[in-house]
Amino acid sequence: MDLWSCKHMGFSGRHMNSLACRCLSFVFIVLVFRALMFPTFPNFGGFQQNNLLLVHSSSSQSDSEFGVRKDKFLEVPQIVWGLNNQKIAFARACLTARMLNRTLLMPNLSASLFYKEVELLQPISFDKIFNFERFNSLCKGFVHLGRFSDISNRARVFELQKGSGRKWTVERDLNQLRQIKENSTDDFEVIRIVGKNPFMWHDHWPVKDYAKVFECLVLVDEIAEEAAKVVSKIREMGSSTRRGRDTLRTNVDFKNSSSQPTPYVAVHMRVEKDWMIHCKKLEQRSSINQICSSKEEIVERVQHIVGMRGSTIIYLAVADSLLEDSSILSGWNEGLLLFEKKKLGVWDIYKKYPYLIKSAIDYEVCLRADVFVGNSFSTFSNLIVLERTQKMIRMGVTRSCGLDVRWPSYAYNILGESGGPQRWMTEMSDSNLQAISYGTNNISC
Ligand SMILES: *[C@@H]1O[C@H](CO)[C@@H](O)[C@H](O)[C@H]1NC(C)=O
Ligand SMILES: *[C@@H]1O[C@H](CO)[C@@H](O)[C@H](O)[C@H]1NC(C)=O
Ligand SMILES: *[C@@H]1O[C@H](CO)[C@@H](O)[C@H](O)[C@H]1NC(C)=O
Ligand SMILES: CC(=O)N[C@H]1CO[C@H](CO)[C@@H](O)[C@@H]1O
Repeated sequence: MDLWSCKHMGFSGRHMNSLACRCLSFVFIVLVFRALMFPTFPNFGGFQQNNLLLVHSSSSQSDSEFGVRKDKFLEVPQIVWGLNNQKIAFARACLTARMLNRTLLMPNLSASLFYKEVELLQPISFDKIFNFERFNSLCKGFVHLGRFSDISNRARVFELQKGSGRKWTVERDLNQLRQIKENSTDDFEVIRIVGKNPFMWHDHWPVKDYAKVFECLVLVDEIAEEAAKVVSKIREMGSSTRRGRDTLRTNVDFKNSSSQPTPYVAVHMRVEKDWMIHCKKLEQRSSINQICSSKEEIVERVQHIVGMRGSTIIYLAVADSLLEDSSILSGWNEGLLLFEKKKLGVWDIYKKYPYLIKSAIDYEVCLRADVFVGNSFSTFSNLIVLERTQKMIRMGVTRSCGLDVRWPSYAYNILGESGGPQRWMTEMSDSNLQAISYGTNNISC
């Protein structure tokens, strides 16, 4: 088997059976991520400068080869639903624009979670949440975002109607995009896609392409600072409450904890009514009985994470509706230090903001946790694990399902070893996002 087919197999995912292949693919993925990483740090000092220049010159070469046209645009409908559905929708719009070799016109996101009542959608500009310039610089050569003011002639718009329903298959959708590319739609400065939300568009792209787009999504400073405040509050509460108690002992490498920030575990606890109704339906429809976890099951499994004892700090990321319900903090082992937004005293930070920003802050808090435990059927949990997996890959972690790695993640809805939750990492070589992002109990550990 030659090198090329080996790589190819690695990325198309399904039948990787040779160890050598696996290694090669891994090396390749690491290289891709390293290449992606470099533009992240424009201000390297000292001897690293040379290294950076090298990488820059080679990446600017590939820019001209693969760069996206800046004078042709794609417009998509307003992006709706939960934060992470919106991120997926946005990535899908970006990748569609990339396929058509066009700049994506910066779309509106939705600040509220209502999606049936259109008048309650509360459009919010993408750049109120994510840093527009950072996005374009991090994603340079891959995808590009433009502003409506970049368009020279608004009259030249080609409207493209996306199909929907069961007859609108993945193949038809892909054919439509190919035709658009081949037909002389290039005469049109703008292609406007009309119809359903990008989240519902068919998924034609590999996980690593989505991951690239997600990596370019950096919160605007204001929101990032709020998230940093919450994280430092968690660590601060933990270290002051913990003083004088047992030192923390977990399976995670918390060595020298006195010199490092106080570690915490974040649990994305989905037990609110809407979710329970949704997940029960999902269980019936898919005949998988591992989707819903009761609060008791979550508590039980989280406490089983090998070695977790003493005064571990646990941050519960829960829906606002559960903040009034004091029972979510009860039933845990003595000694565990449990917090949610209210008990932590950070509700004032959150409550200033609409749904989307609240959720973005919580996402960041979970992302930075030393240990994350979520539900493998939740897009929120899934994108967090995807980013944590990338973070591990960048750090050169190879056996990330082992017990002794930094940034471990778990799925509490799946029973793992010794009564605990299953270790969880994202299969970065999957050929589409659907396989990993929603509706799966296959979590590759
Ligand atoms: C996009 O178009 C530009 C200009 O025509 C071309 O140089 C570039 O290779 C194209 N990119 C892709 C990904 O096709
Ligand atoms: C985004 O929302 C604003 C209202 O907040 C609206 O004026 C604007 O036209 C919308 N832009 C797009 C591209 O839909
Ligand atoms: C592309 O052109 C062909 C032939 O002119 C036409 O039948 C088809 O509908 C066009 N496709 C799209 C997506 O406009
Ligand atoms: C950086 C740092 O604080 N390192 C400490 C880690 O723990 C050892 C043993 O307790 C100390 O000697 C180091 O100074």
